[in-house]
Amino acid sequence: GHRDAKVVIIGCGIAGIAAAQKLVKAGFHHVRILEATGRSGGRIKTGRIGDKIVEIGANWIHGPCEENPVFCLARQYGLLDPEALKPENQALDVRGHLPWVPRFFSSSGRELNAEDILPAQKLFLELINESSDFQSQRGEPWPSVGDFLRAQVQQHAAEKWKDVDEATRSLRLCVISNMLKVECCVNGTHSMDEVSMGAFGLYKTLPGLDCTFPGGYEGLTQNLIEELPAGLVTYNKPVRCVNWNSAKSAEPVMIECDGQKLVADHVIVTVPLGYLKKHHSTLFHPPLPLHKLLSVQRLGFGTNNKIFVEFDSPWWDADCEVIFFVWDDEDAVVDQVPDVQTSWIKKLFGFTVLKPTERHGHLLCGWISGHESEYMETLSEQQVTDAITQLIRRFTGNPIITPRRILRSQWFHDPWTCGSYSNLGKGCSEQDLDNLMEPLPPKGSKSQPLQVLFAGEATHHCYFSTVHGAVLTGWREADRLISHYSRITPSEFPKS
Ligand code: 6YU
Repeated sequence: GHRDAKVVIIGCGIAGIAAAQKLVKAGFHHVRILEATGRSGGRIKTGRIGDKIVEIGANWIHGPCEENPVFCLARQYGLLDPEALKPENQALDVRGHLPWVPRFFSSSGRELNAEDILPAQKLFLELINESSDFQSQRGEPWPSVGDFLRAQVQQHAAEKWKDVDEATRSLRLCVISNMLKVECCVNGTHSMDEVSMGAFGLYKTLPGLDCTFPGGYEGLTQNLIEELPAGLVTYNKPVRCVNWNSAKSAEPVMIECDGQKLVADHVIVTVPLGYLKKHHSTLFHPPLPLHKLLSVQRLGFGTNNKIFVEFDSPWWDADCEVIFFVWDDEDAVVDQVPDVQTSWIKKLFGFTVLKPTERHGHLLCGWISGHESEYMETLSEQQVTDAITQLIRRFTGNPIITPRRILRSQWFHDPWTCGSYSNLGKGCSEQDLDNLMEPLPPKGSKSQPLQVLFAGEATHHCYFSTVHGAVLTGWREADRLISHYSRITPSEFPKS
């Protein structure tokens, strides 16, 4: 029965680990994970700058509350600060937007007055919430979230800000461009013009004020791995091809690694959508059914990178939690730069301040998404350092600020990820997510069921792009197999 079923999981990120955990607990004896790299965790990746812990990948537990499996696991393993465990913290609902203390600097080298900017922030937040609540039953009147936001902002500016002086109105529009760039990072997209208006509301937030792992996010994956039987994960084992639908009724799947072939009854594929987009044609034999392939292509997978910048002493106030850099030539409501090579740095919206200082020192995290971010990855560390130094000097008007060192992520050029996380691109709908998670062979086929299953961040209906989403998809596919074996009659069990 299920004890004898051979299950191979491709990818040792959190989705693969979660699937293995559940299958092992349910009594499956032949579960293994094949991981391309020498480490587990995938996009959960804790690094160091000097002796300070930084997150190269996932940063927060989004919506830490009882319904969030990542929060529950982290609490169980004792990985959280007492603050994060307080019921008040779990009850706060900010719809994914963090109530941080901001500072604004402009490209003219002065700090901006918060009061001048407040109406722009308020308007943007209202419009983003409106986009999330938007339902697309009547077709899509707006091609993208970006198109909607731009039109609404310009209309609002013309009607409601017509008596505001020209300079202030222009400044507010520049602030909105900055907020669009923030939104690009949140959504992991090049531009909000590429994000579907009709599908934007599919993403759901959970209550709870986002928190971090004081000892690093990898504590989560480490703890989970330690509970698995020793040797369950094979590292440095990239899977090159999944041959499915062989005529054999037992072990109908054959997995090719470099110089090695393995057979299995079931394979759970958890590779990132970016990897799938690039390698689907060689990864599956026979190829993916057309409807699934089209959904792989339609769904978005974008880049969001971090640039950690360390200083000997802070140039920001002690209470400041986020620093925004507003370009005063961007009143056209834009989230893309005119020329990537010469002005990629304009895409960086600013910095979050790592807190508390006792733990992190004087450390900022810059955020940059899109093609500008992908280009940044190709530059040398010195080139990035120079660009960041010039930027900070220009915006603060302080010509002597000098970073001690930087550390950046390069997710687009990571060969096993090919970007950061998924989003719902223009023309996407819930159907694309259904198609992506649908097992092979597709429904209605007469061959052996559940040969290839799909988990991973991008396959979750409403928590795609997050760690908790990824965990839930791993559990979902494990449950699919568990309930399959609890339903079928003994004669249908794969023979071992
Ligand atoms: C979250 C956060 N966070 C920042 C950045 C990134 C991501 N996320 P994995 O890739 O982990 O595993 C696959 C494995 O497969 C991997 O080990 C590969 O090596 C392996 N593999 C590939 N090919 C293979 C082959 N051929 N053979 C064998 N093995 C192979 N999530 O909850 N909080 O703060 C962030 C952030 C820079 C890059 C994030 C965050 C996303 C998570 O990291 C990610 O979803 C999971 O780790 C994925 O796990 P997995 O197992 O699926 O894949 C309104 C609205 C909008 C919607 N979005 C709003 C939400 C905001 C999302 N925010 C993210 C923000 C940050 C900052």
